[in-house]
Amino acid sequence: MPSLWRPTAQIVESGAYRANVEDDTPLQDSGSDTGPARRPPKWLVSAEARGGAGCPGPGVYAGTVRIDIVTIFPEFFGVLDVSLLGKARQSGLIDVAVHDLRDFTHDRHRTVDDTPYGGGPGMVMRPEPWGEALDAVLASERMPGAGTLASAAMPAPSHERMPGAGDPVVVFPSPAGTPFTQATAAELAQEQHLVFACGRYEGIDQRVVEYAATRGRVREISLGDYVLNGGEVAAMAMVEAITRLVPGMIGNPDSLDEESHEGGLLEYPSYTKPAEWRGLEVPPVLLSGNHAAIAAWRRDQQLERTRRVRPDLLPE
Ligand code: 6GU
Repeated sequence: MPSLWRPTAQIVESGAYRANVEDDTPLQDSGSDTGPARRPPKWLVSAEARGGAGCPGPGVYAGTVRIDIVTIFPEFFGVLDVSLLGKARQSGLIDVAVHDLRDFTHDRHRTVDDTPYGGGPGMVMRPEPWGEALDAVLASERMPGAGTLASAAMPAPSHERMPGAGDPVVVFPSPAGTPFTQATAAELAQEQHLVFACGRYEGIDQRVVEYAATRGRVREISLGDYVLNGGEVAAMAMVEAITRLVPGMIGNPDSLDEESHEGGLLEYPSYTKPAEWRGLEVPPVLLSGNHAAIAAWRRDQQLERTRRVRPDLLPE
């Protein structure tokens, strides 16, 4: 089978990094006026050939899922190599690029924030670099197999037209967003193009969100009820939760159905050999070979565990 791996690093006018694990040479330099040319970390690209049990049904997007991440800390996303690349590297299922917001500034100091209008603590991210960064990632479509950006591949969206199904989804990770759940992950796993706009926690000028809504479908999403310093760690968690649900991404699609939160209950406990370890025994039913009894026991464990630690997940 021919390798689906794309042989050349690519990216963009922004100087963002293009995933390519086999070619570790620096990408086209960002042209930034400060600092040495960076060696791109081995960001991502991915996955297994689609097909078999993982084949999507009708109406489900089945091409490469494109993910762009805009951040002032591109280095954070190096862990995606570890969490995603193992499975992802064999084909072109998922295509992730990380872009440095500072590459879209034009001043000497590459300034991305300023003091808030109306006063108050902290700094707010300025709209101009965000506007340019979003324009760059939204106006361009990476062509499969191409070594260059093909901005002609997609017509420029009209401002008359409201974004709808099939348009990019722009995610703003924010503690003020709607909660991210397994259902959110499953929804976003059906999309063709996701953009994560990672702001620092004091926030991005709200006009950026308004502007993004004219170019894509905006989602402000929170990881949970606690505050992180910025959207990066949240985006990473979301990307991992989403990409593992992309059809074809996981070795055994059946394992997706049984895990925690699919079906609204927590997972049952698991055991492997040896049957006795340090005086602790595996529940005998699991050794019985009685599949009906095993299924009943597991269901029971799920209910008990859910009742004990997450009663909020159970119906009234
Ligand atoms: Cl998405 N962002 C930040 N800054 N803090 C959070 C969060 C997101 N979700 C929970 N806390």
